[in-house]
Amino acid sequence: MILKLLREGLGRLVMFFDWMTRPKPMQRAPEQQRLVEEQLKGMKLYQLKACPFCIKTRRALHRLNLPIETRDVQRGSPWRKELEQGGGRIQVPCLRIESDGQDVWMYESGDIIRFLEQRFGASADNVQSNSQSGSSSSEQS
Ligand SMILES: N[C@@H](CCC(=O)N[C@@H](CS)C(=O)NCC(=O)O)C(=O)O
Repeated sequence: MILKLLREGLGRLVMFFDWMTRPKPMQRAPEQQRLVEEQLKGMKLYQLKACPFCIKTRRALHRLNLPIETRDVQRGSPWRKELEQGGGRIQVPCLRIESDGQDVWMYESGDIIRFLEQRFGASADNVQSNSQSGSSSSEQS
């Protein structure tokens, strides 16, 4: 109980610190941003608000200007069951990527951030076809 409260408190503190120190979002030409957002429709981030690895991942989303839908997996949430059934385990963050009618469930904040950097970062070609969207991931269902 005390441990849970401590973890929650610490998580909120990290959230506040993150909010205070957020980097500026990357800017794209309006048409390019629209194309990026089109590709993001096939991606969902399963997460918890106060999880430090999720905060790190959301920070990268903010920096890369990627408004990906987030799905909170707190106990009792239907997203929790969906994550467990689709991805195979309850661990967050997890990025679900729809690719060629298949779902790729990418775990590990470092892998998720690397994938998004390569796909949408400053040196990426932002206008890829959807069929290329999950090419660097390891887990499929
Ligand atoms: N190495 C992983 C660590 C992720 C992790 O430990 N996430 C915790 C939450 S902070 C988790 O999902 N724990 C399982 C649970 O809460 O049931 C990463 O970088 O993404």
